[in-house]
Amino acid sequence: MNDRKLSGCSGRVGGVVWVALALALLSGLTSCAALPEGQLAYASNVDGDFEIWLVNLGGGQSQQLTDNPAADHSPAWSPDGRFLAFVSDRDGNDEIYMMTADGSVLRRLTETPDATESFPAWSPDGKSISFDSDRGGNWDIYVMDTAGSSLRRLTSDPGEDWISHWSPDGQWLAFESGRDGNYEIYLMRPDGSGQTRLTENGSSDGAPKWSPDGRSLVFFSNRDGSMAVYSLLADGTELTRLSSGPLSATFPSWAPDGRWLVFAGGDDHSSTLQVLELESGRTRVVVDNGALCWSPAWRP
Ligand SMILES: [Ca+2]
Ligand SMILES: [Ca+2]
Ligand SMILES: [Ca+2]
Repeated sequence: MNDRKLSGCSGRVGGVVWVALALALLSGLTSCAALPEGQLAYASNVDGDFEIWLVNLGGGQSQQLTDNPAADHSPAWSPDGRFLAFVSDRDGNDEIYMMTADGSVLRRLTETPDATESFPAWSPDGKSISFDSDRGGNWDIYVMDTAGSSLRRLTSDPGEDWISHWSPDGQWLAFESGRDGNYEIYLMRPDGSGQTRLTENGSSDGAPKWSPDGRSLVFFSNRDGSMAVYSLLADGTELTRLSSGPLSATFPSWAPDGRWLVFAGGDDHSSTLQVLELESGRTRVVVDNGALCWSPAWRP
């Protein structure tokens, strides 16, 4: 922990370091924030194709959970932190799978050779998994149980509906939809009723995630130019930009204590995982392997 703090914060006291520190503070870019505890699951193509990795923020090497030539990505934790749902094309095209947190005990939950599935999300009672599929002719959100049965379709709009996330009380799903001409954040009940739009602007807003207290959502948007992380209250008010800097910031995920976010920051060729302390607004790079790192999920 101390080594990571020192290396990440320009720990050697010297003229060059102080100049760098002053510049970082002036620019408002990445600066030194204390590192939170916890674990992140994420996808990275550092070994040539996407695998799912697990990193301990307290220190240590990332642990590789999948190892195959297919693309494995979009990990989502079960509420008890014991399981991960994720997406893989190891059997020919994208399907939803489930494994334990050490990468063993695999189960395939969908089987649609002619359709694509993406972005699983667990219900807070651990009994259901929502996901996206184009099996119905366009992108829609579906929900199934953890055995892959009891399938229900939640959206049927001709627009693209995807990337769902459950509110902590299980009463709502937030999701992203292009049904009104560009991507906006929407809410609906877990039975698909009550679909309402939360954002309205000419840019793309996507990948909403409820805060642990259920009061607000984070998402990413290019409304100010490059992709950045924003929050708003669950009634759609109090929009706040949280990330800064010129590089894109995408796929935010909350820490269980609600005090931190993790997001992927970078460009099309390489991206790091960064944690953001909400109280101070400071960010820290926690995973940088020179390749693409994305879809981080903080372990409950
Ligand atoms: Ca792989
Ligand atoms: Ca499929
Ligand atoms: Ca649709």
